[in-house]
Amino acid sequence: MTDQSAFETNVWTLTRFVMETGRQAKGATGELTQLINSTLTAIKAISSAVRKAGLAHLQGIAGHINVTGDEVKKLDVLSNDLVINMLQASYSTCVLVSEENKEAIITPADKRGKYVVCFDPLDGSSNIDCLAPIGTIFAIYKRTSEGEPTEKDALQPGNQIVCAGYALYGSATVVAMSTGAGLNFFMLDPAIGEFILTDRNVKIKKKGKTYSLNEGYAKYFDPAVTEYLKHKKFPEDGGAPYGARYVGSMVSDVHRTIAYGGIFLYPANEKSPKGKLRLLYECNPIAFLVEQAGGLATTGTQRVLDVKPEALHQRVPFVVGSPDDVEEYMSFVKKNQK
Ligand code: AMP
Ligand code: P6P
Repeated sequence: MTDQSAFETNVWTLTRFVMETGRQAKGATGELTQLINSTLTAIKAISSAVRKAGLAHLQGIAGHINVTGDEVKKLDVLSNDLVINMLQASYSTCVLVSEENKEAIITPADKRGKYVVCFDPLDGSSNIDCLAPIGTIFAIYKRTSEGEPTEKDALQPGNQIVCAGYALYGSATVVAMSTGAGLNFFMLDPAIGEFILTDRNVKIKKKGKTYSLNEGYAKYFDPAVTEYLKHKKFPEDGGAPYGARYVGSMVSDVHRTIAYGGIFLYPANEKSPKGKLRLLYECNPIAFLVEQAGGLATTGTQRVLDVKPEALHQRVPFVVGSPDDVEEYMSFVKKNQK
């Protein structure tokens, strides 16, 4: 006999949370609520697939290369199809932009709504076969143009985001999400297939003790990055050196940075003059969430959310985290400006 007394009978699921915030939004028709809950359905299905991947032989190369030159694995393909199908079935979208699709996906006319969604269906997929944490990232915008939707509807700065979130498929599956009124964490309870509210209005520490970047590119770093790292390792002010953590899966590195404080960097370098991370479906949603937690997100020269996108798969240098840490990094950038 299971212990029913332990069963929470008034649980705050993410579905319930979104319906509640939707009711509080003056004049809301429910379209955004529908869209968010459809996104969650895709995330639950991806979580299940990620956990079964080894048994279901979903791992391994799907045999082709995606638009940005990464090897595509079967889970990538499955995750992308899940997100596209669930979002279009919500009757809330008009344009979708996916890391896996070179062109924007225009929703069939009979299923169209007012939202644009930019997403990375499975970020960090090079880590699938070694079972390191991977994630899904999304950003939702309201369409601003009239007439036939086009890819231009997706070229909005991140400061126009209506809702953004990520799912982290780690030791548990967690969703971090915000509609602009603070950042909340929800943990998937596989027993009931629902995301349960665990942390409300999450705030990042003012300053952390960890830096996170791929030091394998040290040969190619700009002088500002090299000097900043030297300061973190050999502090001249008598402070303790920072620890180093790097998973190589941005959602995992960012979630740790929000949870513990510190700084995550994917700066430009000689090999990647614009950095590697994509503005529309990696940097903007993460920047929005980190700012909701009281952190900062910069390209090194400007606030990420103020960058005016010019192309769907545009890359930007990306540094996010605790405000004091990001500001300290920026002081090294300023010192090295020509
Ligand atoms: P809708 O009519 O459902 O598309 O919502 C119109 C606007 O109300 C959205 O663009 C949001 O700014 C806000 N809104 C609607 N639903 C929600 C929700 N569940 N949580 C937070 N804000 C919402
Ligand atoms: P590198 C994963 O492929 C990804 O897009 C991000 O999740 C991650 O932060 C980055 O690339 C890792 O790149 O060059 O360090 O392997």
